[in-house]
Amino acid sequence: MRIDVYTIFPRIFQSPLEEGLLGKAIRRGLVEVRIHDIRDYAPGKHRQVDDAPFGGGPGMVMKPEPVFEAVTRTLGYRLEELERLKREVSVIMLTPRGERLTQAKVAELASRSHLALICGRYEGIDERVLQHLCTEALSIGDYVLSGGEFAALVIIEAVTRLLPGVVGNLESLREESFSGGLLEYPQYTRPAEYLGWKVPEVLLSGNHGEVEKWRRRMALEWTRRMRPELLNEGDKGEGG
Ligand code: 6GU
Repeated sequence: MRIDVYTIFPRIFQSPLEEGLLGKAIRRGLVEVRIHDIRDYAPGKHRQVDDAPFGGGPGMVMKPEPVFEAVTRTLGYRLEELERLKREVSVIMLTPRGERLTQAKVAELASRSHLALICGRYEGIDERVLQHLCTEALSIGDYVLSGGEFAALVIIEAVTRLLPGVVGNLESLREESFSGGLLEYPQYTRPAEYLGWKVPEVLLSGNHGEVEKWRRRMALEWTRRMRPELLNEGDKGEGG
């Protein structure tokens, strides 16, 4: 898979793409991530990427030209070939106005070969980018970020985990269990007692049947307490 990211804050992406499972996947060539500075495609001496909103109001709006230029030029298309670009690449706007990200959507994205993630700023990005350059818009939840950069990292991280060869079979089974609609059961490791707090007896018993029953019960209990809407069948985690 290839992922191109368009941002006015490229340095945000430096260490997150080097660390952990994601860094390893990139080094192994399982995913190729390229970060592009939108400002490099802004014209003029001042490299202006934003301007006041038409109609007035607070904040600044990202200008369309540098975004169209950045995406088409880095991906090797002309501005006259936007329809072909959109057939060949999923061009995704990160904005709180977008469709909310779920594990099902992450899995769908992981099946595509080429993503382009456009990090808008919260105040806004000229709507023509969404209308004519993007294939879809995504939000990572109902809260406000100043820009789409951290949302893009969330998507890269979640999608990369699902690519073949990135995580082992055991991990993928665990993910399926989340997609299947229950939260994870609690985990413990040594020491069996810490500051007087004991690990549940059943986990030390060696009785695998009882351990499985306990985990299932805890997953159900925790889900009922934290995310009761996940227990309603047919409401596959999209609720809220
Ligand atoms: Cl994708 N962008 C911004 N600016 N805020 C968000 C978001 C995205 N998703 C949730 N909040």
